Amino acid sequence: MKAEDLDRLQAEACDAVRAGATKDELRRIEREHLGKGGVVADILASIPSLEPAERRAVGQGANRLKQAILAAIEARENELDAEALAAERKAEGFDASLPPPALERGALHPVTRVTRELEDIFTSMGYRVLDGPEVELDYYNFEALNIPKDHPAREMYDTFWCGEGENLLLRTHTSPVQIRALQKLEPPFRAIVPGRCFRNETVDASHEHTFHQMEGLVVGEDITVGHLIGTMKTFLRELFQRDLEVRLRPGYFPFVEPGFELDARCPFCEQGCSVCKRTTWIELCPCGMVHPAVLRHGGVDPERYTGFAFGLGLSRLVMLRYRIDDIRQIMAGDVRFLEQFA
Ligand code: FA5
Repeated sequence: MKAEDLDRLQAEACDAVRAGATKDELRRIEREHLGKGGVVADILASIPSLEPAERRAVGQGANRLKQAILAAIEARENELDAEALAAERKAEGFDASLPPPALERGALHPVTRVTRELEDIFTSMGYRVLDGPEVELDYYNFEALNIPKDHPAREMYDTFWCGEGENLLLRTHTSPVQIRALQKLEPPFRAIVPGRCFRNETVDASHEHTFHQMEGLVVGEDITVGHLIGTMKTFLRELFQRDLEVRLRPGYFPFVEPGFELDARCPFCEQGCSVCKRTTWIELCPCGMVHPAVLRHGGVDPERYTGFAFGLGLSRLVMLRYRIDDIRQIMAGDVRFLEQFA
């Protein structure tokens, strides 16, 4: 390989590049010259068989050839881009004065929206917002809530257990934070705990394996069921901007005594509609007076203090608020669904 040969190769390759009409053609020329088994690779492979005096010059020449081809390809690519843009501009319908397409805006997730709304309502009533671990100990999720091992109430909660020994689990409700709050805070206090819960149940339009709840806990001297009812009525008035009648039905949860299911009048109708299944009542949340054993587990003297607690199904409230008829849409992450909340 002589210096003239290299110059000739370079001139030919660069001419071919300059004549290239498409980017695909440029890629082909690049492959043929610079790819595995290409022209430059062949020259480099021939170096060991050359006279020692020639080796350096041919090596440098091959490198120059490579750089020249790369530069020619880049230049031609820029030309092709400019030509394509010019053609587009010339094409009918192009109007440089049109505004650009609108920027896409994100939006808060409906669960975040309702959570913030509830946090606003409850903090205005003197509540603090607490958080707790989603991977919980059996002790907090069950034992300390008066649900010892082998208690039939465990069957109410289809549990995702984590690892060996059945000691760690994904919390099935936000109630374990009741115990953590009792251990940490000095009564009197009021707290809410919005958060994710998990249940190993069959998923359908109203049951998810991952859903949101919001726990409420109020502890103080002389707290009564009257405070619980008053709080729920105030909360409903703020949420739906009108007074709604409530009623209590008996409900069983080992960590409250007495325990209730609290219903509210349907905020959407007078005579019955599809939301309230023609009953004019909607099930709002289970609740009750904190069981003395729970207060004791939290280190609080049940002789001195009483309290109430409630467990709002936050996901169901989101469905009610936005008339979502299938809970599976809430966590599915489908952009077409989420865009509606922008
Ligand atoms: C509880 O989880 C109790 N911890 C509530 C409680 C708190 C009672 C404080 C007393 C005192 P329950 O399993 O019923 O209770 O769930 C409460 C709410 O969470 C239900 O009313 C429902 O709205 C919601 N919920 C329960 N399971 C699911 C699920 N798989 N998908 C969506 N929402 C659910």
